[in-house]
Parts: sequence; C-alpha cells; structure tokens
Amino acid sequence: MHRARALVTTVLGPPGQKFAAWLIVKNAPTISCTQCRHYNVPAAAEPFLNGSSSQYVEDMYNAWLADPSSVHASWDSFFRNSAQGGPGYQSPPSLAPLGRNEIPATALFPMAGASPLASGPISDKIIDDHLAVQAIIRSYQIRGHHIAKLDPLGINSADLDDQTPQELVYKNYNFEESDMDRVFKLPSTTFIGGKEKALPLREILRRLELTYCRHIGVEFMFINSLEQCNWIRQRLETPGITELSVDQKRLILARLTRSTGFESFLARKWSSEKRFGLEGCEILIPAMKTVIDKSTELGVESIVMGMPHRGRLNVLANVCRKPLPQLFTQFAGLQAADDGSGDVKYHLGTYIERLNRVTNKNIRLAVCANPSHLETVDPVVQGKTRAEQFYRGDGEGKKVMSILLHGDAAFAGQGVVFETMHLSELPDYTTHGTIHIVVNNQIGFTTDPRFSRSSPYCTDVARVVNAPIFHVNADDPESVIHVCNMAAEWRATFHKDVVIDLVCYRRNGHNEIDEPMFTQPLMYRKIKATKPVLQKYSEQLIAGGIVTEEEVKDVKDRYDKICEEAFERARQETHIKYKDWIDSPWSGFFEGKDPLKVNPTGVIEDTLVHIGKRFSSPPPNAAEFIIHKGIERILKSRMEMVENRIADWALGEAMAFGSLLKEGVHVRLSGQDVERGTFSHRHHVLHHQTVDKATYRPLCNLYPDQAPYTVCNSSLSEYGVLGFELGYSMTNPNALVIWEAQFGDFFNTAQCIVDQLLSSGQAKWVRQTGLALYLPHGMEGQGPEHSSARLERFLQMSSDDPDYFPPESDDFAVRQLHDINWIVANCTTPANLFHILRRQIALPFRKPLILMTPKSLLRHPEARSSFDDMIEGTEFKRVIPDQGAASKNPDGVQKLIFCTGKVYYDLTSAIKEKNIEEKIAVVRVEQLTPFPFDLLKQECNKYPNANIVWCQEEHKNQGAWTYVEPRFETTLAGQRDIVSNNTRESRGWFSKLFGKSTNEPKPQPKEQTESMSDTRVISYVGRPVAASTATGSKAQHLKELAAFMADATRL
Ligand SMILES: Cc1ncc(C[n+]2csc(CCOP(=O)(O)OP(=O)(O)O)c2C)c(N)n1
Ligand SMILES: [Mg+2]
Repeated sequence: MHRARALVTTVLGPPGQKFAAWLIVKNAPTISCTQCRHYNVPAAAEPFLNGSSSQYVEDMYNAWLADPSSVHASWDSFFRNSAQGGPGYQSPPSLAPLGRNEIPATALFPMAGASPLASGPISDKIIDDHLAVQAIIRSYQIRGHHIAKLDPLGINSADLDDQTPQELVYKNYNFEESDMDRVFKLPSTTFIGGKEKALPLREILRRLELTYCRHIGVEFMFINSLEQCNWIRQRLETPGITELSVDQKRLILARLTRSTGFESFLARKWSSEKRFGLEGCEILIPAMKTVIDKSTELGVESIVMGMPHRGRLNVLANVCRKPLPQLFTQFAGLQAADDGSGDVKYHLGTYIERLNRVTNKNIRLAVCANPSHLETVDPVVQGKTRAEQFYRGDGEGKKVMSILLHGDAAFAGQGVVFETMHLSELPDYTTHGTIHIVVNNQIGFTTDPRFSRSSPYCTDVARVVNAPIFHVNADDPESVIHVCNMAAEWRATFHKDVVIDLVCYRRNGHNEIDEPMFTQPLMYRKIKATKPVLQKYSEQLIAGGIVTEEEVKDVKDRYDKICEEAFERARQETHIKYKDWIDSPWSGFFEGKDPLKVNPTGVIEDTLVHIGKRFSSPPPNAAEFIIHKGIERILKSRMEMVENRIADWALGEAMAFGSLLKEGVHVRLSGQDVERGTFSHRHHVLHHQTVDKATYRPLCNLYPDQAPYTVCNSSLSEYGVLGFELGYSMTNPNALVIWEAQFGDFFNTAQCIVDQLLSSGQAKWVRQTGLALYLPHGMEGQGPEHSSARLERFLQMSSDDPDYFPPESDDFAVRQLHDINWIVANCTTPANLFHILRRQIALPFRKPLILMTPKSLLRHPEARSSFDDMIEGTEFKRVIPDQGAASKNPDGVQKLIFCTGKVYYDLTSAIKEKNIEEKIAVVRVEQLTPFPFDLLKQECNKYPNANIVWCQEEHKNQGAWTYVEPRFETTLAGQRDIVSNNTRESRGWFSKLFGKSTNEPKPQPKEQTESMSDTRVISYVGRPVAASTATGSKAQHLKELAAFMADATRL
C-alpha cells in the first residue's frame, strides 16, 4: 500500500505532498496561536482521504499498473490521461443495483442543472467536489472532536490545542458560499442523512457540526474495524438519535439532585472535613447509574469498580446505595468496634447486593478499597473481575464487568494505567471490556494539564487498545447520558474497553480546605461565575415544560430529608465497624471454622505417585503429538524420580498443585514465562513441535473431577500483573493464586502493590488474601540484578515484634500466623515447598505468602525430597534442625550456624570438606516471618556450648540479618516483654477478628524464665555491607563466597 501511495503521488501530485492533498487549497489561511502547543498525533499524520474512496482509487491504480486491461476502460483512460497531465475520468456504467445510501449518478450534478450524464462525461470538478465532500465528512469523523465544545468553562481546549484543523474548514476544499446549496451524494460511511441519500452541503456541514463538534467529541476512527467504526457512526450521526424521552430527562434531574444534594449536605455538616467532593462533576452519578442500568439491562449481574478519591463517598451513597448512616459515622471520629488500623474514609471499599429499580434485576456492586496511590487499584479490579467471571463460568464477560474511574492527571501520568490496559485483550487476563470514566476536571491538585501531560488528551493511553473515547461536556447532562448508554452497549456488543471522558471542572480546591486561587486564579474566577449543572439543567427542563419549579424543589427537599434522618441515626452510633466496608466478603469461609485449626498438608502416597506419573507422562495421544526431544528426556527423568519416591523442585511444586486440584482447589500460576519456567525446569505446557498452538498441560489432566488449573505467561509487566493476581486472589479463598517474578528483583517495579496492598491490606481494609509470590533469589555470580529479591524489604515490613516472644503453646505456630500480616519463607527442600503451598489453603484464614525461590537448587542433587517427607503425618517445617553428626552429640558442638535458603548447601559442603561435621551444627530457618521463636529457642538450648552464628550469602545490610538479629536476642533472652499491656493486647487483634477472642484465657508461657540465663549473642558471618546487591564479576563472587565460608567454618 505504501508503494501504491508513492506511485499515485508521483502521478497525481508533486513529491512530498500527501495523497489527495490536492483537495486542500494551498496557502489557505489557518488560525495561528503562539501559546498553543503543537503536537504530533497519528491521526494528524494520516492522509485524510483514506476512506473507502481513496482505497478504491488506489486499488484501481494498483490493478491498472499491473495490467491496464484489468480495469474498466474508463479507469484506464483516467490513469493514462492523469499520467499525461490531462483530464481523464470516464464514468463507468453502473451495473449493480443501488445499495443503501446510494443514489443514481445523476445526483452527482447540481440539482439546478440538467443532467449531462446520459449525454456525456462527468467533469473533473464534479468528481473532485464529491471526493471533497467525502473528505470533509471523514475529517469531521476523525478530527471533529478537536473543536468540540467540551469545556464547560469555555476556557480550555480538552486537547490542549486551540487550532481548528484545516480539513474541517470547507473553504479549504475549493468550496464557496455559492456551493452551499449544492446537493451531494452521501457515502456509505456516514449516517447523517438518516433516510436521505443526498443532502445540500450546508446541511451536511450542519449535521456534522452537531454530531462531532458540539458537546460530544469522539475519537474512534483509529479503530481498525469497519464494523466497529460504523457502529459508532450510526449511534452518533443518525438524526435525532441523542433525543431523550421526558421520563429519561426527569430521571437525570432526580439523580443530579441527589448527587448535588449529597455534597452540599456534607459541606453543611462537616465544612472543614476533607471529602474530595464531586462539585463540578456532579453528573458522574447519573452517568455511572446509566452505565449500570444499561449494562444490567443487557445481562450484567455483577460490577466491580475501582475509583480514586474524587466523589468516592457520593458514589458509595448514590450509586452503590451504601446506607447513609454508615457513611456519616465516618465523619464522627468514632473508635472502631472491630480490629485493624483502618483507613481514611475516601479509600474504603464496599460490597452491596441490591435490586436495580430501573431494570428490576438484582445487581452486585463492589467498590474495591484502594490506597492513596492513584490508579493502583486498576489491575486489582481487573483481577477481581476476571476471577468472578471465571468462577461463574462467565467466559465472555456477559455477567460480570468492571468500571474504572480515573482523574485526568492520574490517567495520563500513571504507567500502571497502560500496564492494565495491555492486559485487556490477553486470553488469560481479559475481563472482556472495561468501561473507563474519567473525571476530567482539567487539573491535578494544583497542576494545569498543560504542564502535566504531553499527550493532547488525558485519555490517549486508551488508543493503544483501540478503545473508542467519548469526550463529553459534563455540563450537558443529556449528551453525557447518551455516551454512557453507548459505552455500555459498546461493551456488551464488542467486549472491548471504552472510555468516557467527562470534561468538567473542580468547584473547590483539591480538597475542601485547599485554596485554588493561589495557583489557578483565572480558572477559578470563571468557576465562581459558572452556575452548577443542577441549576442549569433544572432551568432548561423548566423552560422546556418537562418539570415544574415545585417539582424540582420537592425532589431536593425530599433528599435533604433522607440525609437528615440518616444523620440523626448516625449520631446514635457509638462505634464504626471496618467490616461494614469490606469489598470482597467470603461468605461461608470463616463461619463455623476453628480459627486455629490447620488442616493436614501431607497426602497419601498413592496421590503423590498418581500425580507424579501423570506429570511425567507425554500427552495421551503421544503418537500424534510430537514433543521436543529434550522434553522427552525431562519426562523420563521425572518418571525415574517418581519410581524412586523422590521429588525435585518441579515435582514438589507439581504435587502441591496436583493435590490441591484433586481437592477441588483452583490453582492459578501467572507471571512472565511461567509456563516453561524462566529456568526451564517447570514445563507445565508442552508444545507440539509441528502444529502451532497445539499444547498439552499435564496438570489439567490429572483427575476427571479435578479443579481447573491455569498457568499463563503474562505480559511483561510486574505492577499490572501482580496487582491483577492480587485482585484475582481476593475473590475466592478456595484458590491458590501465585505470581512469579522472572527474577526476584523485578518485583520492585510492583513495589506499590507490595507496600500498599499486600503487606497492609488486611490491617487497613479487613481484606484477606492468600496470594503467593515466587521470587527467585540467590547469589550465583550473575551480577547485581539477578541475585536478590530484596528479602530484607519484605522482612522489614513484617509485623511481628522483634522484642516479643509470644507465649508458647501447642498452637504457637498458627497463632503467630493468625496475627501476622504475611508469611515470608525461604525453603530449601521440595517437600517444604509442597507443604507451604498446601498450607496456604489448609489455614483457616488467608495470609499472603512471600517465597524466596531458588535457581540453582532447581537442579541441585541434594535439594530433593523423599516422598516420606510429603506423605500423611508430615507437615511444613518452619525450622529444619541439623540432622548430621553434630546433632548426635550436641554438647560437643562448638558452633551453631543458623541460615536460610541455598547458602545451607554451600555451608554443609564446606563443613564436609573440612571434615568438621561433628563440631558445627547447621540449622535452616525456612520460615522467617512469623519468626519461629519457639523452635529456635529449642535449637539454641540443644547446643549449650556452641557459639551462635547467623550466616548469609547476602551483604550485611541486606538479606535477613537485620531482621533476625533482634529476634535471636529475644529468643536467647527468653520471654521478654518490654512493652505495655496495651500494646501487647493489640498484637492479638487478628485473633479477635476470627472468633478465638482475647476473652479466652491466653495460653500461659511455659518456660518464661528457663532460658533467661542464656547470655550468648548471635554474631554475623557473610558478605560485608554493600550498596549493590552483588558484584558483577564472577571471580569476585567466588572470592567473597570462599571468604565467608572460611569465616563460617572457622572454629
Ligand atoms: C501515585 C500518586 N502520586 C501522587 C499522589 C498525590 N495526589 C493526590 S490527588 C493528586 C492529583 C490528582 O489529580 P487527578 O488525577 O486529575 O484527580 P483529581 O484530584 O483532579 O480528581 C495527586 C498528585 C497520589 N495520590 N498518588
Ligand atoms: Mg483532575
């Protein structure tokens, strides 16, 4: 096509000129504006005549070039003549019957004149003029939004550019006022004619202006589907299509009244409280309600929403219909009746099931709780939505959908928006279309969009996924409602993302106690002079006889009364309850459960053997399914291990997954290259070597009635994908969801999800998750960036008190788990991996699991487990004691080394080499958080004459050292309690949440004083402090290893 264009240009115009640019008069005056930024959008670079007409001409030209006799004689003559610089077109005789929107060729001529068609050739001018009209229509479709009146304040241009594209100026196409009454045939790519097939130029322009340049500016012509473009054109261009019925108008008014009334009620009652009100975009509430009504009508039963601070309380009150007293108590500064640290009111989530009165259907609405970090909730919402669709069997997203709300500055600025959008079409991540609504108040805190984004619109990110973007003036309620209906229908029809950009303003400062005049004096002067939309719309409807003044007042008064009554009820409350704000209730999960009972994690040997064999077998139709020779070898060696009752890392994992699947637990493993495994050890998807996309997943074929297994390579994103999997894990506690980082260090591009949601989500929002993170970790001489999963960061965020040795009892371990914010572990055996994964489900509650996973241990001959360690009666080992010669004569042991992770194998090999196994005991701390005080105390006591050492391969300021040191001190000192009773009480607050409350007597410490006598201290052996995680030199790496191994084994 490019080549064809170049040739056409050579024939039809001077070099460098765009194809069909001859339609535009050169040197036509354009409006210039020195303050305007010039930008480069793809649309601006497109030849504007690239619709069906130009396509057709180009096709003809190509065909003619290849073989002049292959085209109609008239085209042949046209191209010949054009090439020679003369006029050329001969009208081809029409053979086909007339189609929709087509008119006879006679209509190509001015109505006033007699048709010369029958008698002679059509003149070049007529052809040119018709093509020009087509170009104009197309230009409006492509660029009309640039001059639409989108800003209710009338001061800014939503695209940050005040220029009128010259393609929208009819005079630039050689038309004069005298041409305005000429009638032109309408092409099939427009619907402005309605039933008319031809219209005068004046009317064509009027209708285009109305459609594309009034209060709706739509970007859609970049969508590469003619069907979808036509779908939109039809719903925008058809005359009268935006008209609403009287009832619809009254409904908008009623909803707008509530939206406005809610904010003014809060402003009256709590004038100095931050609430991030919606004033200036009150239309958001009717807009969202319209999207929900229409979507419900089209079959949606559940909607998952994510939104920022702006208007959040209003959405909860008027969209979700959260009981007003619950909202109002949030302003009262009451203490929480339940436990947790809570969050500010404009971050809290909610979950409501109610009847949609408009559609008379039940609907479930969830607004996800979120941190202050703007847009972080986006992928979480997508994951939650996807999971709901999955568990409901809603494979096409017809029943569950998501709505995401955004601020203009955040939508344009935050990269996670892009990362989330890029998941929208991926088979294992799609939610089949999200409706995005931007509260585009044309400001971000104090920053003007001209200084906060480089893209023309704040919504440009959505273009990457071909989402149509509806910009709409938020002070025109009827236009807003029209695009909301369209957006909901679009989503239901095409199951793709769509954006509604509500161009509005912010009546107050960033929050209600902020002064906007400091930074936006002109804008705010204008805002002060702007009537609220409710007032404008009421006046409009009163003037149109749709409502009376009394009715308007009555609706307002009635809502005020509702608020007052709720306020009175709220005043009687003495406590708030965090549980009222939970966004993902797990009904039936906690009820009737002993909160301290962990189900067994060992399984019968038959299960291990069955899973092992299936996992080691080629596809059942092996004769036709050609697998790679290397895979054949891997399967064979797996089978041998199974026969020898041994599991390596991959088998241990497969057995954990397989046994959970057998028990009906859905397992989902997601991340970059997880299907094969970054280190080529997993191979959960076998690929046919000669047939594209033919794959076999052994773990999906273990048992006929097993739960589904999902393993999916993700997009190359951490923030987006980790957020997604977190959202996924929030939906169903009966699923093991795992996100694997390619290398552990990459998690830090998703740090926000870790800090703001994983480590603190339960404390803030009473929301649990059992999400597991696999973070490949270990110093293997591969340089600074593939060595460390930054274990120290996770440990620093762990909420177990270093100075507090909890009372010892039989349920010590589960109580600790109960009270902790997450679990951090670094397993050294496949059996322990097997158990810790299964324990995620066996626990009566859910905690995130942060697992440092190995690289070299995946193939280490000693990092293997016997089936004996996985069968019934076995369990996860928080600590693995020394099992060698040292443990046989503990009194003779001179050094007791504690360590975690793969350094254990380096240590044992160095000790063996020196033949000092009897003198040094090595104990592995497999679970770092919660810290196994009880077991470590036993280990210390067991070796009374040994010096105690912590050995790690990480640098001293990294790894686990700073976490373990104070905890070992506490361990050695026995039960140490340096805090007040109050603080101690708060340590058990999760316990209170789940039944076994603090009313029950706490188990008495058994050995409170016994170990107080241990005066030993723990010392450090490992790499010295460093700024970087690891050296880039392999030689240096080995040198460091040898040095600290020498230290560790020195007696
Ligand atoms: C990731 C992140 N960075 C910075 C902030 C601080 N912040 C809070 S609101 C805000 C402005 C947001 O502007 P916009 O997205 O347009 O929403 P608006 O407040 O205008 O509704 C900023 C910068 C934040 N909350 N999150
Ligand atoms: Mg804003």
